[in-house]
Amino acid sequence: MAKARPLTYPITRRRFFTGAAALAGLPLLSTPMLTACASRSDAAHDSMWFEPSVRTSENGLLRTQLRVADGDVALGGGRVRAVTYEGTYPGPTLDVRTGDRIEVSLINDIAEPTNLHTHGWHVSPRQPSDDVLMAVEPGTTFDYAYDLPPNHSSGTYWYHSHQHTLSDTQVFGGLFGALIVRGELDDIPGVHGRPERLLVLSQTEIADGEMVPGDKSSNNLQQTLVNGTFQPTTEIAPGEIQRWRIINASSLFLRLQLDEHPMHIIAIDGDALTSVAARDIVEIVPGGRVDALVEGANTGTYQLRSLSWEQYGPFYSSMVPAPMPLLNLVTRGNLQNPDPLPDALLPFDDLRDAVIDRRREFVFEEMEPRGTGDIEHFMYYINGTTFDHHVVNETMTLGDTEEWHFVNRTYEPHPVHIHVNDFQVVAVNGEPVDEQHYRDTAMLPPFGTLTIRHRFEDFTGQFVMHCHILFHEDHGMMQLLEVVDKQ
Ligand SMILES: [Cu+2]
Repeated sequence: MAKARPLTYPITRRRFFTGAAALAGLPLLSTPMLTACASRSDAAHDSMWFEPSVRTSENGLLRTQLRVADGDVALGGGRVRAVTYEGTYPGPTLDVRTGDRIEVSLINDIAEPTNLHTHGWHVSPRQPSDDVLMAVEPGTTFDYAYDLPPNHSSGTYWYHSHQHTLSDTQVFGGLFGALIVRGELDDIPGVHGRPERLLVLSQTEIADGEMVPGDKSSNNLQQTLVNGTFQPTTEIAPGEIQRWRIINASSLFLRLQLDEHPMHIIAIDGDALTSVAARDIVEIVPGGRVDALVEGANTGTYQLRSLSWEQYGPFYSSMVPAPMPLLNLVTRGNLQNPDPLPDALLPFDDLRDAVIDRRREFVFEEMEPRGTGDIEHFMYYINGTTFDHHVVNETMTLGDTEEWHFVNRTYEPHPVHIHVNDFQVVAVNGEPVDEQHYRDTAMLPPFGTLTIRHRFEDFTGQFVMHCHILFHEDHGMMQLLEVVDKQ
């Protein structure tokens, strides 16, 4: 039985109520209130470090299955009923190399359709590859097959359900897992052979021993989990350098800080940087990933923390998590003298120098149909339309380079995600940005703009661009794109 919602916490994970309150001059939810909520928990504190089981390719092939089923899973320190892949939250990690073939039988043993998306992979959007327009019906199995190009970027990716109108509840409920692609970046001295930690970050709300469904859960009643565990503890030796693969599998914007340890970023969204970037605070948009090298400091216990967005102003009180510690890092053992951190990483084709074949504009809006006042009827638009899988919104030509300009007419941030081809952010709010890497998801700021450049390479076919707040995507904020051969 679901626990009654306290009336003092009106913000749901899908409304921009806080922003509306701010505009109306009403008091905002304060940080102390958020902190108080964050400490409220039905889950026991975990202490053991847990990572999902790993399935590794051999001789260029990974053949595996992902069974979608309902059952009791370990989550947040207890056992909770959830729909997951292969009975674990997150699902098993698929660990492959560039050039590999990956064959996945998706077995649907639940009562609603589902499907599979390989988030960030540059692979064909056609069946049986990364086609998110198809549904795998209840009681059926679909055999997906992905051919990763030999020159695919190597880094951290993830897989999850992309079943339109059900994505939010299915992913929030547990249908996600990590994808690791090994290749050129892994061979660089200073990166090669580092011990690894996987951190799949997700949000959950447990009430009376049950997981609250995604469409009923409130941001500020949720906990941020690391690999399905609450505040686990992991270890490092002083001077040891580990590679942390961090995945934001939630629909919330994360700001992360590790006490007294700068994060030495080597890749964002699986795309290598040209050189290591040391950061005290790492922001990861919903769906985004960061690969970072972490060097153990002096003996002691440190925490990785999820920080508030309060300093960015009232429009960042929506779609952000309650601030809280995410994990404990215990530094102990003998001082190690590892190889130095790498300096240069991989070269990068800067699209700011490219000839632009075409420019397009996309306007993000939210509207509540007049008079209904009902969140279930709240719709999310791109260029005045909601998603229709029968209508191709934009057609691009294979090999072209385009500049896309996104305009946000809402008072909450939206993470823009584009399938198949990664992009370079060239401006935010009209100001040039010097990002020396590609990404597959980027923040479109509240009432702001985002300008990107991308090239449509290798694959023709239909795929999507959408907001990676999955409730927004399910309620229309997605477009169907098609890449066609040059005439
Ligand atoms: Cu959105």
